Amino acid sequence: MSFDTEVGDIQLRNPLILASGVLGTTYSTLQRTYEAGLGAVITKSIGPRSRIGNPNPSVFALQEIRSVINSVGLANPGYSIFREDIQILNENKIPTIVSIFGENKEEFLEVLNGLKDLSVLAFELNLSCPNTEKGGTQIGTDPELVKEIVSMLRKETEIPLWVKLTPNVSNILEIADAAIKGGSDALVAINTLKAMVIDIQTKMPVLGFKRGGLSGAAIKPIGIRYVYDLYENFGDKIPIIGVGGIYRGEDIIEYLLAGATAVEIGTSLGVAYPENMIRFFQMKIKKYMKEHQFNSIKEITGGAHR
Ligand code: RRO
Repeated sequence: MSFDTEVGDIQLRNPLILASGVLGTTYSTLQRTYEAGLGAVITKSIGPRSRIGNPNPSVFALQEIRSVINSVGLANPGYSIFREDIQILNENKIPTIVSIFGENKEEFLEVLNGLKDLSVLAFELNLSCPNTEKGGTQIGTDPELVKEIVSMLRKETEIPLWVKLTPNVSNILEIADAAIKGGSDALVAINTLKAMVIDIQTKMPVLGFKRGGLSGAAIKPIGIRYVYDLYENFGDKIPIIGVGGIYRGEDIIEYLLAGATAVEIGTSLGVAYPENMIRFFQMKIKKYMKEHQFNSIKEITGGAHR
């Protein structure tokens, strides 16, 4: 039995990847989660310049539904500073995927060109942040713009490009199709859902930015539905990476059956010891594979469509 995973041409030791945004702002937390047993790690989204992000509180835990709402607002040091962290990850041979964002085509190009000489397994294009006044979600909801940005970046590098999709659209298939036509090497579904929480005592939204993006267990059935739909329409053309609400090994199996080649895990690794969580994930996957006589991860992918 093997956990070996291929996402297009990329080989991973297993299908578990740290999702962007959680534990991904410094090399030390990225290295720690990889060493805890993941197949690869994805950085926090990196843009052209440093940003302090939105006012606090920018993250709020919703324990009763094992979920989190955030309005971080793309806080990051900018690519020229973050290069140093990627270099340390390179020296330590950590398979690293860099999430990048820009408010327009030119900014995406600047960030990609500023990092493409490094040893990067793939760039994940974050076209889907819910927490900005402009850019972010706007890009990911416009199929023409998605195709234009992906095809422009495609010409600049041989490094695989993964497009992270927003669930905050009426037709995700249209956006996915545009990403494929632009030359994307994988689709990642989903980013957080637009959401809000109000404190009934203060009578005010709990987040400093008022509105935010929901992640965690509450969004898992939504992620599963999107991965299922994407696999049904594009599964023969492009690998799909499932993300949203993974708290247990069973959730990983569910994403694989829906059509995912690999999965990204964020919120749950940010609220518990990643070492313990990852060990449990691996134990559960192994047990399931044994019980259902699967020898490889690939054999599980898309099983719910047969
Ligand atoms: O930084 C954020 O506020 C953020 C980003 Br870039 C994203 O892609 N998704 C999200 O929920 N928050």
